[in-house]
Amino acid sequence: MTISTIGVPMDLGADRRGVDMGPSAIRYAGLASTLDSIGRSCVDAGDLTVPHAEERDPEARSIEANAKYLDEVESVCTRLADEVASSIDGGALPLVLGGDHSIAIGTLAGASRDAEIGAIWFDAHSDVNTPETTPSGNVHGMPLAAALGMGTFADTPWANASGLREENVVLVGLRSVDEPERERIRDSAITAYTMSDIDQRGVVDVTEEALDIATDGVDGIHVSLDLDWLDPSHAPGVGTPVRGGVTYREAHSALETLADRDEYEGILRSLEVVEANPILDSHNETAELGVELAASALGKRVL
Ligand code: 5AB
Ligand code: MN
Ligand code: MN
Ligand code: MN
Repeated sequence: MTISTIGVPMDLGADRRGVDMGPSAIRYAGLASTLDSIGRSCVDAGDLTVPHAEERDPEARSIEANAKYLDEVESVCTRLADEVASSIDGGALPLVLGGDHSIAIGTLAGASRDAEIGAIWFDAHSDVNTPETTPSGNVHGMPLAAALGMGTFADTPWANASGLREENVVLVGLRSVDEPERERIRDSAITAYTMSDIDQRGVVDVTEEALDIATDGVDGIHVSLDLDWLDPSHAPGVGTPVRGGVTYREAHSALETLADRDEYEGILRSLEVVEANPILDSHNETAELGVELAASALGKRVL
């Protein structure tokens, strides 16, 4: 299956400049040649246009305290959803490059158009805040809640992923969850694995179970890889690092487990690599890691 790369140079959801350069850094790290070397044909659909914070007319628009730049996020995610859906319609596998994690709203909406999907969320954070609960106002802490129509996102149909049910959503690698997010996860049908689960059971066992849950009764799954899932010693170039993340090998093992399942069952519908911030990175190593991990997810084999 051809891979269709879609760059989304978005930083408005993170309130921090630099993550908008992620798609460029990931391409610079050799994405196309790496996918080519593992025998996956790849077309680059280029970058979506994302407005810059400076373009905002400060008189005309106030910055919404509880969901900053939500209008811009809507505009970008609506276009991204169309792009993702049409790439799937055309028989390709969309690989979305962020940008901050708010773009997952668009990816999930596009991947779930006319299909039932599951989602695996590899992340230090649970990203289920809403404008009512957010401590920061940053939309990159809300994409999963938005996709599932939680809280006031029930009133923003553009943000809802029609074919995604909580029962098929799995979070993997949590270590930073806000108190209202804990309650929301407990009250939902979402499955969540913390770093302690990975410590105790091993990342392969946890990933296998995550795959069982995400794929149950659906047409395919979206895999969202927030690079802050990894320990900051391996992925320093992220805006919200949290110590105690997965190691380099654990990350690869999880994505190799996904690739093995995909090889036999054809489950992967879309993939996303987000939150790489070249300004905070050291010699582009986080973007390079993103490329390597995408290759593992897409079937790279040593032998
Ligand atoms: B990321 C925090 N929960 O809502 C919030 O990197 C952090 O996409 C969100 O996982 C981190 O601001 C969002 C404190
Ligand atoms: Mn920019
Ligand atoms: Mn995160
Ligand atoms: Mn995230």
